[in-house]
Amino acid sequence: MFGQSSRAIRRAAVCAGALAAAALAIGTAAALPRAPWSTEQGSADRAAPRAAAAAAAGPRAVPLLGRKSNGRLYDYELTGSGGVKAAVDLGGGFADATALIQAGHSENGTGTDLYFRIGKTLYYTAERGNDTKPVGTGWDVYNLLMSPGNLGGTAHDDIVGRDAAGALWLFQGKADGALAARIRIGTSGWNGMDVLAGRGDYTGDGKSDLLARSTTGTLYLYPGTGNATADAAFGARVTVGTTWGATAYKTLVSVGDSNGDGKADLIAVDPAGALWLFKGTGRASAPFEARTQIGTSGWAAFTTLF
Ligand SMILES: [Ca+2]
Ligand SMILES: [Ca+2]
Repeated sequence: MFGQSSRAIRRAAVCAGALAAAALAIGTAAALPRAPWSTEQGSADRAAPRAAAAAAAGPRAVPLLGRKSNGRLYDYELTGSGGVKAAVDLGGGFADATALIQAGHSENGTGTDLYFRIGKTLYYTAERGNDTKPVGTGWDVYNLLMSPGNLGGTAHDDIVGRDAAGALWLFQGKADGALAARIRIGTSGWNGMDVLAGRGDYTGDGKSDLLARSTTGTLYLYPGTGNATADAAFGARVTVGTTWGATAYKTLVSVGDSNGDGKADLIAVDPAGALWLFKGTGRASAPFEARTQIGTSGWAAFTTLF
């Protein structure tokens, strides 16, 4: 199943603890709700899926995570056939996070780990670990942060950030959640984009790519070169389509290969709150099939999907 994520997740206690620690670190300690379950609950249930995911050679898929305006996080595990399962409430306390990023470093790269920004500081917490830690400060210079999965070609997921001048930067992840020194992967113009998405290969060459939606509604595919060197991470962009704007889709997000066919896919939320899957074709010239509805309503309530 190409590493499909199908296990239940019990990281809420870890995350809530992380936010408590973060709040203390910046001197704004607040009462944070406790998660209703143990981080150890059901760990045996996850052993087999973990092993299978670690052994899988194909593209990775991750759960869809969402935050609502009340600060609660929800986890939607994948069905493996393109859809998502019922929500698991991961707990609250995330209202103050100004960025939420999912990346996989722990559990041999199959863990669903979390980066989050509070104030100027970026924090990292492993799914099951007690190693919540500040990754660095000064992260307020980025007005958009996301993970494209493993863009740089190292063994771990990376983070992409956009600065106020419109340049794009790549931070390659390490096994312990630390990030390598940033590499510029876009010189200018990225301020014209309102969504960055993508997690995996959309062109069929095995190298991870990036998707970007312009504020005028055009979706672009930036084919990854696999070269994590300055201004050489992408080939010439391809126009996917011109009808992807905010009136059609509130946001776009990718969890990798949702349906297990080896090709990375894209998920979209329309303004009415329905959820749509665009199955990847693996062809740059026409990277997506016609959309398939995978959620009927309620998805517009998320302030962040990641
Ligand atoms: Ca590619
Ligand atoms: Ca797919």
